[in-house]
Amino acid sequence: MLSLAALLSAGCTALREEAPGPGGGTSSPLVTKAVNTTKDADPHSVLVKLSSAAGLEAVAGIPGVKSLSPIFPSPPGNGDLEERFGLNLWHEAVLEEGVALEELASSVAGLPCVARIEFNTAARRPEELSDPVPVYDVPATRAGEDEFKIFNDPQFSNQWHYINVGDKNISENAYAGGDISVKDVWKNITCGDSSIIVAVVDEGVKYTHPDLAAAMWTNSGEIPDNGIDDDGNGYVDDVHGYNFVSDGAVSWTAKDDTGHGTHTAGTIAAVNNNGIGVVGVAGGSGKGDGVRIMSCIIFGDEDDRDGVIHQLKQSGVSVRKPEEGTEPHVYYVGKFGKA
Ligand SMILES: [Ca+2]
Ligand SMILES: [Ca+2]
Ligand SMILES: [Ca+2]
Repeated sequence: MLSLAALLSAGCTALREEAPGPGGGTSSPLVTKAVNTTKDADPHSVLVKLSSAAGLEAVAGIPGVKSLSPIFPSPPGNGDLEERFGLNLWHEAVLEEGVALEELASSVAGLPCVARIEFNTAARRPEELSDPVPVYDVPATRAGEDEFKIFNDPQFSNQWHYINVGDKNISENAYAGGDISVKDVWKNITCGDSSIIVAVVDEGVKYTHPDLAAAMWTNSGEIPDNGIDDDGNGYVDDVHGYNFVSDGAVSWTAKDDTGHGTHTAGTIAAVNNNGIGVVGVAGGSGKGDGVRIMSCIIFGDEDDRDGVIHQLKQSGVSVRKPEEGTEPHVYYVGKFGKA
């Protein structure tokens, strides 16, 4: 068995991949394996997902790789969970001084034992990005009356970004289809799934909001507001999520909280068809079948993101921060396509 592992490792080092590209040609392994680009990425490190743990040695052998460390170190007793989500296969490769990031990433991606490459980008407020997300001058218009009948939420008619039929009575510039084309998904596929938990990694979510309360993920093992980690998962009073800035329960009243977490949660999972407020993309059909929201606060008073933590494994959500003394980052590792 050991010799087989050694053979696989050696083969991994020797072989380079060429992946089929569009039109029958080939495209570079980096193109096919990278889940993002170097934009706003840390130039000194890259995240690597192995196909199997046996590939670690081959990655370490790539010239320019200074060190490799697991992104999600496994506390005792959590090994099964790590493997279940494939978190044990993710490693952070730190580059030697002066090594070009993309060049090294290409070499690593060329190893057959490497399944995915993720450049080490951070979660930032939009205004902190080097190239802020553009806002296009697209007229807001309303959907037609018939379309409103999908859900009974009073503000649905104003959510033109869901369904836009180009009603010229609203705006001469209105055009049909200027929306996210979600109607057919709602009608033919799904309106949500209450077994799915979506982590809103942002400011706090107002979990008492009448259009969000029923959509919140709830930790049934935690007693709120008693200052005790009742379920022993390492987080005190984590009933609807956790405040990674101040280490405590979720709140939305911090002086720097702009309401963005609540807004985002509403877009994701405001309860649909409840006769209240708005509609969420995955807010269900009115039968309690919308996705659940977990509030993970990483922005707050004084933007002290040093408090951001690591892993919410009990739900399959993983968040981590780098070493002390470096700029606080939050990284996400999920399921990427055919991984
Ligand atoms: Ca707890
Ligand atoms: Ca508690
Ligand atoms: Ca609603």
